[in-house]
Amino acid sequence: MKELCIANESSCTMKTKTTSNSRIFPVKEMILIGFFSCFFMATISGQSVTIAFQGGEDSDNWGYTSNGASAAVVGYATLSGNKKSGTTSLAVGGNNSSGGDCISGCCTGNGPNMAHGFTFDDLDISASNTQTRTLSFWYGNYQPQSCSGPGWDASENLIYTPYHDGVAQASQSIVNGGSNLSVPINSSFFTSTIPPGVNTFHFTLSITTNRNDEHLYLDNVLLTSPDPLPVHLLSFSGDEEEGITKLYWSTASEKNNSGYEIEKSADGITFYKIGFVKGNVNFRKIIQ
Ligand SMILES: [Ca+2]
Ligand SMILES: [Ca+2]
Repeated sequence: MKELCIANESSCTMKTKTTSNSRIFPVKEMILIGFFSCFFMATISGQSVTIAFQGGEDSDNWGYTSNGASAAVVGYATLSGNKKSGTTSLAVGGNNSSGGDCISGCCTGNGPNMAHGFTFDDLDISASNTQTRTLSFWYGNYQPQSCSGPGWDASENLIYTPYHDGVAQASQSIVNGGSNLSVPINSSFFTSTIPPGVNTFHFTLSITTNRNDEHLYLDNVLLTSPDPLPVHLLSFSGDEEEGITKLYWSTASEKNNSGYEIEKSADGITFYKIGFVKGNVNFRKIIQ
């Protein structure tokens, strides 16, 4: 038996080909049908699982430290324009020493540059180190206020730096600042992948700004891994018998497998779904 899908894959597509035939068709059509091959496909997919989460709510348990917050900034932002979901988001930034302040409605102009950002806790992700993991979060700088701005100016760039097993990787600029650049959190989504083989991971986000109303907001910080394929498949084949195509497959094990999606194609390129078979049975047949 050929091993088609193994446990550490997160998805598997199996293909087979049969020749349709039928006794009920007239002879003329039967000849044509006899040369017409069909392709069948069954797909099993694992779902992503959450490794760690810091959603920007008080009870979230993925730790971080922040630096450079102004006196006007708290660890969690509660204004509705600064949240992607829930009641709060993570917030850091500003420069309350002498820069402009649209939060309290006074002052104009820029103060000295001030660096601020988040450093998230190092995470043990060794349990998923055969897979590509994904980090994602929402970010923004929106702050409801009455005067012009706020925003990030030229050279005020939001920088992402991942650390793989404690070693800093190439930094990436998520936002390049502009003239009072506004970045709404509800439309600003970032993803980055962590390759297989990495056992510990953390990342930093940093930005330098020069006004009290220039903040960074984060929400729904999520690290996920593809769920290993729940099925260890041994074989997949099909044949035609009296106008009926039968598909057969066998599995060595199935764990939490909801089932198999069956698709059909005339050309082996474009498939359409013809059925779904529940998991945890070792013999199947599909009637077309
Ligand atoms: Ca939130
Ligand atoms: Ca600025």
